[in-house]
Amino acid sequence: MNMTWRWYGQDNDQVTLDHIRQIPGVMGIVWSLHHKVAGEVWKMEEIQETADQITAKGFSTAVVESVNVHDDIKIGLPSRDHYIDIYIDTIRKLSQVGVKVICYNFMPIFDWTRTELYKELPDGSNALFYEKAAIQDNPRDMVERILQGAGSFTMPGWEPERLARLDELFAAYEGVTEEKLFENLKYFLQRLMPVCEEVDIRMAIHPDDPAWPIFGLPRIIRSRDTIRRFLDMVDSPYSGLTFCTGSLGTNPENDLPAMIREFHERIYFAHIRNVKVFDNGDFIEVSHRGRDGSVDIAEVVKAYHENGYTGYVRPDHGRHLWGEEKNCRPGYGLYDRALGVMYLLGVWDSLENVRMHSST
Ligand code: DNO
Repeated sequence: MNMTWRWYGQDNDQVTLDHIRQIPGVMGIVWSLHHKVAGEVWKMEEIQETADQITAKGFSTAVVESVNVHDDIKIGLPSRDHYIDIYIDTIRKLSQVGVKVICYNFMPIFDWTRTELYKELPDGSNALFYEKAAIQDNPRDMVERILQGAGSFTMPGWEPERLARLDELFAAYEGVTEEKLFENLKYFLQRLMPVCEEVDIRMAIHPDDPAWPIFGLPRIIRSRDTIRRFLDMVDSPYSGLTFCTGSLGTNPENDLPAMIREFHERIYFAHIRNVKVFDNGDFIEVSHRGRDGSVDIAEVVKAYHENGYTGYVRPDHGRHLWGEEKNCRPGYGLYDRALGVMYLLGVWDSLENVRMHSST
């Protein structure tokens, strides 16, 4: 597996490339132009500038997370073609700086969702938390609550300028059923595929997080069956998955190792993290170590190893440790993600040693 690290950019992240260089095994930076809103043009100079910063420190630029998809594409409005043209323009430009995989999502209005950003765990660290009962209430209350808790950082997809247009967005999604969302996703990918094949960039969809519909909006990448449907719908090697164990793991019915064994050929990017799911459906993010949460991360790594996975991997969210919550983007501190890298590589290396010794 090819270990990477998500970095928000020079002026946008408390973790620097020099910090990341000291974490053993990290080869690539997962990056984006984070100031861009969905549908905005990415200029070649801006792309080049960030790519140069990354390569100057010896990292690969192969994975971009995300180029966000404009809501008009998800809703299926006539203006979608204009936004798809802009998306294609970005894909072409990214291919010029060595990008091979684009992680994106097709979640209506919101990206990943939590009700508390710094919930204390029994050991005194804190982490992102989701209270299932609270999220069924008015989304506007939730928005207030989340923005108040986020300090100067916001979660992707929860940017204040988008949230200011919330009523308008909810009205626009009226009538967008699960079926319609699948159709709109198919339309989007069918337009992208010829370009992706030409420039050799793979699109890797991120599952819905949490893995069920929220606020009455459909969410379609959430289980074995919906993923199978998605892959069969546009059956090209250029359309595949960002397989996120933390997102899919919020639903205990998802058998993650079995899904990896089934889908591994179309998994281009693996987000690996753990969640502890409670009986009432609430969940909290915990350390990567398998036995701390509900996801058996060692089994997850084993499923990748068994299939000779060579794709990109990143430790996903971590807890905020050692006072970090005071200055870190929710879920994206340095320490717990660095511990995560070491756990994932530790499991991988020991499996690799066993394999090598058993074949000699
Ligand atoms: C959360 C991330 C997501 C992801 C997007 C991809 O931490 O995994 O925000 O980047 O859903 O578009």
